Amino acid sequence: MKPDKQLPHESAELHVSGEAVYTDDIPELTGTLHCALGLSQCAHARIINIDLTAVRAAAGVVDVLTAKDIPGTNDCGPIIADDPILADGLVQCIGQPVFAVIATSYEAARSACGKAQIDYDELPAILTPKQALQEESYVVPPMHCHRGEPEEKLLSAAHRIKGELSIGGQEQFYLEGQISYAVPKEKDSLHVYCSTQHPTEMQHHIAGALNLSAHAVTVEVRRMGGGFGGKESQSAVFACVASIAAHRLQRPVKLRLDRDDDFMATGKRHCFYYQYDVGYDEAGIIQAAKIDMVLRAGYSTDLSPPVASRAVCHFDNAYYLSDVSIRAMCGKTNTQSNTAFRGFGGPQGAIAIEYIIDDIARNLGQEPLDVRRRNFYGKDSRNTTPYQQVVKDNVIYELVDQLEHSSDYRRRKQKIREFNKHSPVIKKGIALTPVKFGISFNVVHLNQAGALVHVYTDGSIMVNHGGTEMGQGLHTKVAQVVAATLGVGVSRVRSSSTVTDKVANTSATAASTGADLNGKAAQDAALQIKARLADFAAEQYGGQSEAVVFSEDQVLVNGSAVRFSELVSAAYEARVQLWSDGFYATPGLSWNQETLTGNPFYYFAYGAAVSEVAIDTLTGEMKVLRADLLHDVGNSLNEAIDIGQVEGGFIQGLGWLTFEELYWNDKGRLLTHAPSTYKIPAVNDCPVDFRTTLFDNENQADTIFRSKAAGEPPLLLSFSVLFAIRDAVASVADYQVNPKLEAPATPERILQAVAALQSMDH
Ligand code: MTE
Ligand code: LUZ
Ligand code: MOS
Repeated sequence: MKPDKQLPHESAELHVSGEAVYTDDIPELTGTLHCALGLSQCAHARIINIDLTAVRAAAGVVDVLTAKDIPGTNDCGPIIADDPILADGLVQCIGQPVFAVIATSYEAARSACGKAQIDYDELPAILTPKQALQEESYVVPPMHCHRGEPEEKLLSAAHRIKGELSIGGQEQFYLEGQISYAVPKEKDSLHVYCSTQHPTEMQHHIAGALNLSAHAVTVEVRRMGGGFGGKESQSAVFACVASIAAHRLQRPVKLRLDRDDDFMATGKRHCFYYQYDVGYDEAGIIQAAKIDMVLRAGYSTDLSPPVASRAVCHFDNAYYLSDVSIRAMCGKTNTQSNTAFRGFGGPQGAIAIEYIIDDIARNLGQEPLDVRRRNFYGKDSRNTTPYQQVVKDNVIYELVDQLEHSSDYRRRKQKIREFNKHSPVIKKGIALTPVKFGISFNVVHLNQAGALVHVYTDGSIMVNHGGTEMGQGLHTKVAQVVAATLGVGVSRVRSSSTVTDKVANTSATAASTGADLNGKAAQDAALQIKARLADFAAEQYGGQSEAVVFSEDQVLVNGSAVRFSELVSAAYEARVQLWSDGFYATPGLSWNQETLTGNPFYYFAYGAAVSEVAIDTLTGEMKVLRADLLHDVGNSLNEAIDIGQVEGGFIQGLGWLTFEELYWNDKGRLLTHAPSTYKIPAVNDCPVDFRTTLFDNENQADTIFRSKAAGEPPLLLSFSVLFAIRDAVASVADYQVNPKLEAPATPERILQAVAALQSMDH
């Protein structure tokens, strides 16, 4: 049977009715205490003294914790142990947790936090990536991916452009903030409800902080109200603090962050600073490219190294770069420790080459789409990436052709040119940008997953797997896989919470691999049960077990049709095992982190988008008038969900590139720390005319039902918005000059870009 491509999200009704249970909705046990965090008020300082007398004396306060109260390891870093749970003597950013207050109510805990007296001895702070570059302040050594002879080719190229570029970061702004609820259990164990993409890592950090074995800690997550990468590693500090408090007091403890504290304490998408030097010929074909990228890692390593290597592996985007040098530096700064965010460095890598190609096209006075096409990866030649993986599944030509026609790109561009001639204030712009995104964790061993499938004697089915649900529809897709494999309706299948005592040693639900990995693992489990049932059916009814068909809640065996539930209950009585585990490991992956070469990706997902915008050259305001998205999700497991992912990713990227602005003052204090000062996309910011189509394709790789990952790649479709704005701005100088337009292209930046062109003599 095939999955139902229009099936709604398994929790859709619960989401809209408000009945879906998030961590904070779990009924509180008697005696539950609440925790709040005291955050550093200095970007970089030694702590000379912490006086918590007034905090302890405040109404409702039960306990106060500092670093010395952590019985085990004071660390929750995902890769390198440089991430203290509570600062110990040294603070490295404004917002870093220093102490925790446990009180009878959240309000009491939070207001007591303000009564702390901390004496700091301030140290010099590094705040920006540029500053980190100047001072060579890095969390890990620079990475370098190199091929061919970029230096020589730069000298021999007909044209050459050098430049620098800054692209801003982004707050994940999951609607449900970070939260953990830790419940002490018997014999020194804990059950922790946590809003996390990575239950296993939470389990290990909690166990480490408490000197417990992993088996003493169970972490459970039914769903998150969004994660977007922000709960891949950074849920750990909250899980640890709640658990340490619960363990110490032997009472349930909830730690739910206020939105302001969430902004101040947690890392975001890395902002990037780039310096590039590129050579190209008369046709705009790139002959050589050199780029240095500095990302703002923040005060600790966190996931910055794999983010940086994904940026390196996406600088090529859809383009063949024969001679390249790509360097990435993880700048250590005294700001929040940046982390995963949808795309995981991929968007930041790819946007640089798009900016460069946009420059090249304008320099040559050529249509950017033509220049892009000429640089696309070839199908049989010019198809090896800078990191040595061969691109075997390239559909970018067909996909872009289809979109160019369906969006009527060239005719609309012509009309926009005409419009701009007669419109002195409002200027329109349009751009088409492609996407190629590598799928798999770029750390090979993480590409594994496990699942458990239980068939109960009434024929209902429970599936549990290592993936977490954050709204992306993973549980729906995995239930569909199990239903399709066993030939039953999806209403028979329920997905349970993700719990570390069911499937062990799981990877984060990340890198868009949730359905690829867990879908395959669940299918493996379901296939084993199916094989046992087929053997049993053949025994009972005769015929070959290979010939038994499972379809539409029936089992067709040797000419008879038996109800699935009937066969199952008979099989139980015959002592047939009706549950199974399943496992999957992505084949064929390799990666050398020293040389940055190998086959890090199982396959690539492709897409392209055309955006048309209007800007007001007097106010800098911008509106997306129309967006046409065409995206490759292979043979979709669920088109309804995948279209949601494509549209959601595009809108989230639009927010990143246009109005979501993170602003730190010269003391390193984040001033945009709540929706009052940080604007995320709202319904009004959606394109007036919004057209999303899934590209008709089947994954060449043997993925689950030949589908492709849909979570992160569509975010890159939003590049088209930035370049459409740049096109509109360029009209002010009759398209003769490359406007400097960095992201986020806020009204302020658009206005500055327009003003810069207006003041030029041309
Ligand atoms: N969609 C929703 N609704 N909420 C989320 O938090 N996270 C994104 C993407 N889509 C996210 C989302 C990110 S960062 C990733 S890596 C993938 O979903 C993870 O889920 P998947 O691997 O099952 O696609
Ligand atoms: N690699 C990756 C990773 O490509 N995506 C991720 O989310 C990730 N997380 C941890 C380590 N490597
Ligand atoms: Mo997604 S950034 O891989 O959680």
